[in-house]
Amino acid sequence: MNENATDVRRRMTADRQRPLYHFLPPANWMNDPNGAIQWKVGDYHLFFQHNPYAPHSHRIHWGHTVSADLVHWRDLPVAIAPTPGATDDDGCWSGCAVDNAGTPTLVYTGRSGEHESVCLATGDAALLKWAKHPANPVIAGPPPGLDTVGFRDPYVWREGDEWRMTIGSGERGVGGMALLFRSADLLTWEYIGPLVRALLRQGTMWECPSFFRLADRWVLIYSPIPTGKVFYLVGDYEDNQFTPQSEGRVDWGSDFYAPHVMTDAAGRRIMFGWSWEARGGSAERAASWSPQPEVGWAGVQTLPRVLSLSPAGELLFDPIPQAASLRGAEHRLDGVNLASNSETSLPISGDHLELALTCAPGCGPFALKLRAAPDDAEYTTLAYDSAAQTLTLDRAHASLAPGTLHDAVTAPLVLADDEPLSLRVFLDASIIEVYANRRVCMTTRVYPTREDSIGLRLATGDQPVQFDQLVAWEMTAIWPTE
Ligand code: DQQ
Repeated sequence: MNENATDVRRRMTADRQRPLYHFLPPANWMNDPNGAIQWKVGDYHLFFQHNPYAPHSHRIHWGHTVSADLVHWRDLPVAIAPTPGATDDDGCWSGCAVDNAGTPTLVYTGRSGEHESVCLATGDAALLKWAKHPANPVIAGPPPGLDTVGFRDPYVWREGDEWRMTIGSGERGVGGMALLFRSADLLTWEYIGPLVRALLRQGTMWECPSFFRLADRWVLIYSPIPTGKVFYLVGDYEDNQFTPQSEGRVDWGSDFYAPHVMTDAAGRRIMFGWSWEARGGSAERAASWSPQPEVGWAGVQTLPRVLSLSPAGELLFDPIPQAASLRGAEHRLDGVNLASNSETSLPISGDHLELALTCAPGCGPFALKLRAAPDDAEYTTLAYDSAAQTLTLDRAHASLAPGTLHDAVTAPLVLADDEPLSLRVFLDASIIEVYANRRVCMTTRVYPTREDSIGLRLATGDQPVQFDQLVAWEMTAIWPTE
């Protein structure tokens, strides 16, 4: 029988860990978001690193999806696949999309063995049929004279009447860096020099740089090997040189990587990020981004995040406003007053929820238990520590399944004296995305085993805690549910 994408999606819902309101392909492997672009003030196109044949990473293609509102997605055919014998024969790795005077153009990494080059593909007016450019590779390899570790993930923008491109790389023995190139036509590229390099968090190689103006500053987002984490730098960009003045973490969770930023017609900077699987299950899969052969799919994109900048140069994150269109039944608990050293079950449960909590300035410590079983056999904790000024997402008890990960991650959350605590939590089966006061995001995966691990509880410490607002919405699925 020939299954269509909807049939496949329906079949995949047998796995209760599969998200229902986040983007993921019908089946098999997905990693980095690529080439996000709003085409001609219309639909949003998103591409992604994809193995369409199996739920593990191998001979990566560019998957393709389209959306009118950034939350409901329609499956499109694979855009590009490795060409045997070409410089992308082992994979079409990460890159971006640009509008080249009306021609949709993908700028991507060709991977052949260990060799990496820059390639182009152009699309038809409907962005459905893609042709590799006859001039490929347009950059055959790293600039001569540089001893590089990696040369991939081109990110292109317009500067005056030229194109500029940064590419993730590293200098052997020195550390990660981003390289800067210029071109008049996307075909002939001149290497200018390092955009920025050798910083505190350099790692050995920077994957997936996104470089863009935000208000009156410039921001570089990058994923340094081997950290498995994502950082940002904010600073000035002049005379082809980026001078960072502040830095931070893009996401503090354990399962967020290789984000990609686009600009839409309204000028919003919108970020997608890959949330890898953390199901573990055996020694060889104990690390993150495990394949999932048993269930036939792996990898989720976070909800799109809108970026802005605080006056102090901190990156601020807001969930895409259109996510509110996914809200179903609303449960509003006003004036929730909790005694010290108490634990209260909320009259709300579920595994596809959005939660919004606010607590007046001076809020004491508390823990929100998510995906909690009635007997506490499984739960994940989001804990605010007012003394330490931190937020911790702890999956020590998240799952009874053998091999799942039991770590905790902690982010600093320093509130001004007059600043309320404000949390938004998106819970969608195995993915949890947290936004705290717009400046701390945490993405983590959890895999509870029990059907009744859907409770929500609040526990206090040595002070009473009063929530000014506590609202939960049951989120509606964007995919078939049976
Ligand atoms: N994933 C891609 C690379 C990129 C890495 C390969 C980051 O282009 O550097 O799938 O996850």
